[in-house]
Amino acid sequence: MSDGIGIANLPNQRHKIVNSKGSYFTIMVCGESGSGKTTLINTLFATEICAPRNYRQRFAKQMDKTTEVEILKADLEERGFNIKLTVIDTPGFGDYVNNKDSWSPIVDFIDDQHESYMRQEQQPHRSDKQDLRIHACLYFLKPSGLTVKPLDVEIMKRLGTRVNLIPVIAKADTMTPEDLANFKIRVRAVIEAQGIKVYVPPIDSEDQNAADHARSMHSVMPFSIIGSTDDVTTPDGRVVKGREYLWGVAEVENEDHCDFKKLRSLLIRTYLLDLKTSTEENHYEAYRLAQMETRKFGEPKVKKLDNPKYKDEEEQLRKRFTEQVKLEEARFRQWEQHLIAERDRLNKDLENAHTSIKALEGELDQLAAYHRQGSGTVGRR
Ligand SMILES: Nc1nc2c(ncn2[C@@H]2O[C@H](COP(=O)(O)OP(=O)(O)OP(=O)(O)O)[C@@H](O)[C@H]2O)c(=O)[nH]1
Ligand SMILES: [Mg+2]
Repeated sequence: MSDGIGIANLPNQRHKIVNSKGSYFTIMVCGESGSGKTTLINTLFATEICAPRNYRQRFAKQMDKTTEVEILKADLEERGFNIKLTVIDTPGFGDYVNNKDSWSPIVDFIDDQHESYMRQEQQPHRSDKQDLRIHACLYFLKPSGLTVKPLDVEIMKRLGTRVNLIPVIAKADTMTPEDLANFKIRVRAVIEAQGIKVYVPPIDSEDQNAADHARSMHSVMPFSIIGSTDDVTTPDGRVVKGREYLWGVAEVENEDHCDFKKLRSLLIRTYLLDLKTSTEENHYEAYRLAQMETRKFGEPKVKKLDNPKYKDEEEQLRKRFTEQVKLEEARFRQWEQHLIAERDRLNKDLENAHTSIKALEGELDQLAAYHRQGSGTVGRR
């Protein structure tokens, strides 16, 4: 609501076109189990003015571990502009590599939405299409590690070529500001080095304000977030959504604490239209083209697992994937061990330094005492 360049500020004509179509918008969340996906969805709804009134009853029990894909819907209103928001919550991946149950249902779900839309487009009556194509996929990175886990890298690679991928750093309140800043730098480096395709707001060359806004988004990416639907009171008496600690309150909507506000603004305000357009023009088009090349018009999609040739291929792929992840995990562990050893060594050095300082201080005290004694004797004489 506070951003000057929301949907409602689009040039009038464009606004009308968008409005008359109504705006469906679909967000998906995925990532490791327990990373805070469901909590963030709840937070998103709870902090929106037009959150469904029966929100608590509807969503309260979903705070348990999510075990299957769940589709939540809400109508939002942004300055007279209606958004029919769909949020797709997915079960988290386990801590160990179990490919079949982790990334593949999510990737399949995304492909299936493209497939279903494409099939509807091929029908004679195409006006009332069901459209659940994902416009933005939030990928949750746990803040626990020193860097991005190999499994996350592999999954993000696959997602980035299919949807607008937006990595987020979850539970920002569990890190110190310095650690968070360093983690952000590392995540950016990994994204760059691994060639992961992520969504970046475009820089508008004709509109200085919009370009500055896009740059400010770039500068904080990947967004750090804090999820909570609890109302807590800050030391200065404000009631906010946040998490209470002995040291104070981590506030969801405080930009000094995390980037939740920026992320929300990107999703349902400033870049909603761009996310939709790029889904249509890049991701859906890529899917459509790839399918057109491999099958005839109207022909159903070959179910990979029904076809022995693909089954073998898929098994091979799974094996390769697992091996690759294991290899990377091993390298990662080694690297982590190395860092821990290095840290221990430095701590030891520090300890030694402390001991020598203590010894030197002791000597100094002795000298001082000796000196005092000496001068005392002289004085008495
Ligand atoms: N400190 C902190 N804890 C959080 C945050 N978000 C969620 N949690 C906690 O993390 C735990 C898991 O949260 P969920 O939202 O259920 O995680 P999930 O990703 O949906 O988990 P699965 O459904 O199992 O994949 C809960 O105890 C939450 O209260 C956060 O921003 N900060
Ligand atoms: Mg969940």
